[in-house]
Amino acid sequence: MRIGIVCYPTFGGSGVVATELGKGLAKVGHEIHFITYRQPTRLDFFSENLYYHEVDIKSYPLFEHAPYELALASKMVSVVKYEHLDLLHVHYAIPHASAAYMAKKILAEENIHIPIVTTLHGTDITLVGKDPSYEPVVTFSINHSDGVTAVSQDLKNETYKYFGVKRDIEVIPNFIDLDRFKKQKKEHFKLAICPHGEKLLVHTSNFRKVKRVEDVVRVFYEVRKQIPAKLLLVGDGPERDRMERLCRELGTCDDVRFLGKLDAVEEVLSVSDLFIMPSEKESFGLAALEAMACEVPILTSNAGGIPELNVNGKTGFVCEVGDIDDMKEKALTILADENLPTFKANALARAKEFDISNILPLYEKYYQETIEKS
Ligand code: GMT
Repeated sequence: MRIGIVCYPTFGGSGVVATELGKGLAKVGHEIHFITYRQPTRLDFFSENLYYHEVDIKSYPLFEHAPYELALASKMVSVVKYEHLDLLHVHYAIPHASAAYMAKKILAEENIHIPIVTTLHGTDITLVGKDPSYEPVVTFSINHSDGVTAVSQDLKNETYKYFGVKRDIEVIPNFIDLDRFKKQKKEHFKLAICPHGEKLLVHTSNFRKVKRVEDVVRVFYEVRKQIPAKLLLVGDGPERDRMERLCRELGTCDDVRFLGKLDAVEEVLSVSDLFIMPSEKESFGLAALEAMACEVPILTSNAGGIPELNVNGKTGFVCEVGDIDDMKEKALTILADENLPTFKANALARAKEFDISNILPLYEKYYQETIEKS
């Protein structure tokens, strides 16, 4: 198939999923055309089946905000037409699904038919999308896509709850490339961070409010009162400064390292003992899956689709959002020497269920069905 993939080219989960999906599809012989405003983060190499089309956003003194959606729709029109695409797959509804709808209508004027698949990723539904300033357009563009997928059952349920959506939504979970995400031998790194055999806790996110990074710091503070431990915070975002101040207030600066944005996050995960994801909302929790693939047990909140990934008591524990006390207790249970190896093994076994080789065929089948039906 010749498939156009539209996504955000940033560090965010939806962009990562879209890019990895495109790379996986290209590997099995499909021709993949990425359409974004910048080269996606994980697409910096040459492959015969991969193409990249940059959206050209013209600014003009009249525009306070350049109309990205129009530039994107125009780019989709030309790529579909000249690259003879069979299908457009847009990741994250806003504004990709409505731009795709516009492109589809423009192409129809020239008797070119292009089926659209929209994948809902999370905040496009649970946070931004349901806001009245976007809701009517999101509802319309979901209803007018030829196929719609959601990355968890919970996200599918949320979509029905908040939007006037009647159509079918297919749940296709996120996936992981176990060839890349696997435990690596980085013992020198572990020794440098934990010279006295301390347990290593880790959190990776975009440091937005919804991730509740404060809970990570507070859980760590409580855990460290009981056992020797260190904390690595990977990523950057609006909450970072406040978290640095909190660490100073709590007197944990010597045991907490802020690493900023990292490409090779698997190297850090490889030496970690516990991953913490206390999010307020989380449609799937791709970062937690990346940790599990590196044999790291996960301590999570019960938000959104996380319980569909984290098997409570096996791969880690699932706690109520904001329940610091419970999270501290569960962290200590996982980190106990007699328990840790079993939790690690269970985390890896669960991650294997989400290997790209299991999930990619679900997308291929869904594309085929969508093309046949549309
Ligand atoms: O978590 C974010 O803020 C980024 C966001 C995105 O769209 O890039 O992540 C969402 O999509 C990921 C990939 O499907 C999911 O793993 C995340 O759980 C989801 N985030 C939220 O629902 C908050």
